[in-house]
Amino acid sequence: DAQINIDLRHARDVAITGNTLWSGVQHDIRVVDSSHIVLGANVLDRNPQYRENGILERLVEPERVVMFQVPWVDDEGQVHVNRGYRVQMNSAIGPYKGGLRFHPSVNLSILKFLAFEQVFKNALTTLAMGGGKGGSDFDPKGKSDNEVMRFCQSFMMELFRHIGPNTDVPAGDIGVGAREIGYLFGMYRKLANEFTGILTGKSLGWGGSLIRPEATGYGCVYFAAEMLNTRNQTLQGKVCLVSGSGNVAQFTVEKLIELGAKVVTLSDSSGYVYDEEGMNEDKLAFVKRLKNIRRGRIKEYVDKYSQAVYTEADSSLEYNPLWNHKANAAFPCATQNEINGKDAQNLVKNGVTLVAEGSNMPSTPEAIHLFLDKKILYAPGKASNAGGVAVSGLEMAQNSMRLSWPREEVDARLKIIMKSIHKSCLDAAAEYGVPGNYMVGANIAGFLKVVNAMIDQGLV
Ligand code: NDP
Ligand code: 2IT
Repeated sequence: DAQINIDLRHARDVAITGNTLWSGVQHDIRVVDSSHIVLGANVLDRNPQYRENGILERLVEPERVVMFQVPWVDDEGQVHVNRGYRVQMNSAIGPYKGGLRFHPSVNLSILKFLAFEQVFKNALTTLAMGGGKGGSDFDPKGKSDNEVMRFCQSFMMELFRHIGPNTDVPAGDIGVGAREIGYLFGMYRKLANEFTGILTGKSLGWGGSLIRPEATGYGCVYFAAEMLNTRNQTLQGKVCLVSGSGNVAQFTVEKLIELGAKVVTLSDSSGYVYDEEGMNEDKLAFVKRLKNIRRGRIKEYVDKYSQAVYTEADSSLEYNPLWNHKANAAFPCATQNEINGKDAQNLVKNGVTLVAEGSNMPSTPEAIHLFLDKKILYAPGKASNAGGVAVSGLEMAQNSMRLSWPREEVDARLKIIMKSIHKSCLDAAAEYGVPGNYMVGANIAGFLKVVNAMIDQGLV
């Protein structure tokens, strides 16, 4: 899939192409596209020191990449080998920070684009965190708890020497949730002979923060509410399409229901459910048990709620039918490139006026162009899903103090951070001549914070 195969290895050629900047390199489709808009001439022209200091060349090259073998034994005694990675992208404003993804599609290109996005996202949070991303092509689906534990232990046996509470602090992402973080932490603690806040997303009894599981989804909805507020609207009564059914999707739905919106879809990689009645707390509790405890498929939703309709995923279609229902708002919360140009047309045609990205880079460049063209309230993931890593930053702060804040306090801080990100996006967009454009605003605001720190700190 050309869209997914983002390869920053070619980045050095790109950055030196002068005025066209990061465009023109086939492999960098997504990163190039968003960055081309970020660095659209005026940011660089207004700040000649960025070119003089080789900022672009330095930004696109990871500071360090670790790749390693992860051998493990399944329950039948058979040996498997997966590949593990950690991309340590940029540490100018704090320790590397970002999730670990376990999914068969994981490769270095995907992790580089995720790490690149993470640098700017983390800068937007107002907290002191650099950017990184890691993971493995291991597929946790269908594996027993013991198999997952052995894999996590083997993964940490190598990763532990590259991370540390002031060096690099990983967390979860696709395929890495509370169970995996527990096994990873246990192995780290044993190897390092230290109990430190080396990972975030820990369980509450041993250093986790309240609201961290909820944070990405809640934050995404807070951001959407802020955007609607600029048009004197609220989420009350809005019909919402949500994709995915994992961590981000579940808590996006939870907050949407709480704010009076009507959520009509959820999905996994096998297909999606459409529930015209809308979801409520009971239905969501069923989905959480299904996904987090029984680890079943979303299809089972219609066994329990027979008025809902299940549609199997069909890769021969040019569009995803999930995005083709009458609705007011869309919250992609599964994975990258899940809304293409055709999907965007369908969304607009069906009445959607707000798209808030819970997943990382779900909208393709064609989709984004259409949203901007149609004046849709469009929030790029690096702004709207930053609540997760923001509360990870708060978990680190609590670990350092050896204290834990109550739920209300963390939630209040999350709200303040999402409001502040919203304002930073709008301020930067206005300052650089594209008022109301959250994508450009997020890119510029994150970029400026990181590159100014790099210049202050010299060529290192
Ligand atoms: P989970 O593993 O909890 O859930 C992922 C969901 O997306 C599952 O429903 C999964 O279905 C579906 N999915 C994953 N890959 C694909 C695919 N290739 N095609 C179709 N469906 C897919 O992950 P999260 O909820 O944590 O992450 C979802 C998105 O949010 C990712 O883009 C992640 O990077 C982003 N994100 C996560 C944050 C966090 O704090 N967890 C923070 C910020 C962003 P199935 O089970 O069938 O694979
Ligand atoms: O994409 C992301 O921001 C995450 N997966 C969360 C990272 C983190 O360190 O909490």
